[in-house]
Amino acid sequence: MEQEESRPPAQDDATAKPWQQEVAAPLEIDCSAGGSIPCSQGAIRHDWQLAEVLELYRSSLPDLIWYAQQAHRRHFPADRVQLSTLLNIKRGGCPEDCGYCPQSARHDSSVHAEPLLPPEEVLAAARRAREAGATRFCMGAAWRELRDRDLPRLTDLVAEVRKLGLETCLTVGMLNEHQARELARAGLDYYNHNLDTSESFYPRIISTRSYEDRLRTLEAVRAAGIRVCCGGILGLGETLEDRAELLIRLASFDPHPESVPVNVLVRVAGTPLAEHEPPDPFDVVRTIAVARVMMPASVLRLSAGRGQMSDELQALCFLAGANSVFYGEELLTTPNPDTEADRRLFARLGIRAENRG
Ligand code: SAM
Ligand code: DTB
Ligand code: SF4
Repeated sequence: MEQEESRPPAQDDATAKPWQQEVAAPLEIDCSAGGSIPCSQGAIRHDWQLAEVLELYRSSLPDLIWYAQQAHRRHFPADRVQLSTLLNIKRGGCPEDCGYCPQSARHDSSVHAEPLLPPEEVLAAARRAREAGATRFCMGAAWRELRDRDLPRLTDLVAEVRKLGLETCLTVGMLNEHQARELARAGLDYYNHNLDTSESFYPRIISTRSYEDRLRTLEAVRAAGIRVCCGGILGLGETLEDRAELLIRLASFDPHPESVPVNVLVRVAGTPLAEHEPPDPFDVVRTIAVARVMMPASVLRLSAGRGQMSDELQALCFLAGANSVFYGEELLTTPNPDTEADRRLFARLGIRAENRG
């Protein structure tokens, strides 16, 4: 993405233009358990309470975006986006019953089971992702859990993708501690395993594995020293409280997940949630802003659902603190905006893609 070096917004800089000077927050809401730490300062906390998160959610949109902007700029340049490319390395035929997922063998979608892709195909896709400008390559498999017999193929893939100079991410279902350690040894940078929604709403969406199972996998990933990518989905029929509870749970992890994907349900024919009412787009923006305030130093990914969003809505999400996207024409089984459209959008917004470090 060739673009002119743009001047980052000045903060304490004496040469700053008047409109670049930092001004005091017009409103500081009390968002700490015992004291008044302004949310707007980007403090890292693990003890968020439901009442204060709901208060944040219900702030006026301009105030909420202001809090999120301050938190964002304390930890990141506000004009950068991290690009991750997804590849479905094992499509369909999954035994789980996740109500949103077209890859479940229990739903009547048009996705059919296929075997694990050969390594040459995966590496060719990784090279294409690198050429297109992605910095991370995320490989997903429609498995309930990783079986030990598949582990060597995955460790080989991780090692080979890493040699290309890309960060690696896997999302292949539940892991045990041994598997997590082996993946870490192979050089896995991130493991994606979403909580999806609040603990109380979760059983309405998935019955074949528990919230507790997910937490155990996340613990194994963290214990192995792999960075955690963990987020959720909006539009499953959850309430505002469910969204707040999900964010509270994510922010309770110490450290916070390094990467937090915010997915908007992609409604796929044949899945139980196909006819669901989509969420109010402003609630998507609000959720991103609240997540940014609560996990100010985490990379927040505007994930599934961008294909159904206008450029203007995506821009609002970036203003609210999103600083990563899935980049490439396909998510796992559904379309994503094409890379050319994304490059045009970033250029129009003056946002630059993060470079490989
Ligand atoms: N099978 C593995 C698992 O579930 O852990 C890995 C792949 S799974 C498809 C990864 C995540 O994709 C899910 O946890 C869910 O958050 C998200 N996802 C799946 N289908 C989706 C859809 N239709 N819309 C939005 N997000 C979806
Ligand atoms: C995540 O949070 N979202 C991605 C990734 N992690 C694996 C998956 C989105 C899937 C959208 C539906 C599909 O393409 O099948
Ligand atoms: Fe299987 Fe993952 Fe889809 Fe659930 S989300 S059905 S575990 S592929």
